[in-house]
Amino acid sequence: HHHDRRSVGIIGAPFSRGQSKAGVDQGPNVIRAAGLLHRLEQQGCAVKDYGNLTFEELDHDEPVGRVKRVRAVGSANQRLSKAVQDVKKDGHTAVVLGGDHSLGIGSIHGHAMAVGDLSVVWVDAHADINTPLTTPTGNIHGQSMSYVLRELQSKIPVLPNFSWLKPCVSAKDLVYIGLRDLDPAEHYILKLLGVKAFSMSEVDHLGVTRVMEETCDYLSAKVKKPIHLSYDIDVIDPSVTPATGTPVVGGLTYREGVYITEHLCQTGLLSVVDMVEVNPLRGQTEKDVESTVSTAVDVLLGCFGRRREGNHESDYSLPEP
Ligand code: 5AB
Ligand code: MN
Ligand code: MN
Ligand code: MN
Repeated sequence: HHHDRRSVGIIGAPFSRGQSKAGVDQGPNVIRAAGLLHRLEQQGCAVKDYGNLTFEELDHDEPVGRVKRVRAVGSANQRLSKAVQDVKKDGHTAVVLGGDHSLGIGSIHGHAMAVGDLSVVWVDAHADINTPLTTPTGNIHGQSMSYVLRELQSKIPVLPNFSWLKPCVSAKDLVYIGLRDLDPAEHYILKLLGVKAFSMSEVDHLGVTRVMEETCDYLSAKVKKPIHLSYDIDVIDPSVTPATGTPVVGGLTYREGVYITEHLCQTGLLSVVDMVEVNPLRGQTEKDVESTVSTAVDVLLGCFGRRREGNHESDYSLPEP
């Protein structure tokens, strides 16, 4: 129960086939190397590292319609779904270290299989809701939400290695934060389904505080469901987190990016967290990579009780002279 130390189960998912740029599969290792586990333990978490998943190499993975590397993405996400289910059965809050954002498919599916209905908070410059028929690039990291949303199922063709996937999220249980680069079809889908979305314009207008209050009020209006946070590092401004595959100007500040997870942590409902699209090969300099990775770590620490005012353990007492 909630007096216990927060227990965190880490899954590394070094997967890059949902997009075309090299390096995003190094995300799990660079985030661990920046000290994530140690710092979670320092702030009072019990941490179990489940290690990195391995993914099969496929010889024949020709595009299906526009969609690239469907079979690899389908099979990798089936593995990830299983891994998330195992970590949830062990009673942890799961952290999935990507890897590209196509991993949202298996992570959300595994989460839903383990706990039933959930809320999804998708924090991203992009909506990642193209269907296989609207995608302008063929990359599945720009399609993840369309595969799991119940309301879009009639728009999704049968795809190889995806027969395991059951749509498991309702449009009313989804909130976007940080949007600023949508394709026309994606914008149409959000309006069609009435999806709650706080674009960067809303962040500017309301401020991040009200955005988070409204997000939580909206999601807990009826019943409080476990929260799935899918955090794409490209939501933060590229001046802070440049080492990512699809940077977009005009993003969140470091402080706004961290505030989002501090606020979600307070709900006590965070159940699975994805940290995706950190790509150390996309930084121009060592400093670019360092800034991106350390920001990703700070965002994750915010999910597990780190406060910028400082922290101490509940049984702390001052040393006697
Ligand atoms: B990310 C684009 N909308 O569909 C597409 O980084 C970009 O996971 C997707 O948010 C960006 O390919 C995917 C043009
Ligand atoms: Mn994304
Ligand atoms: Mn993105
Ligand atoms: Mn709230």
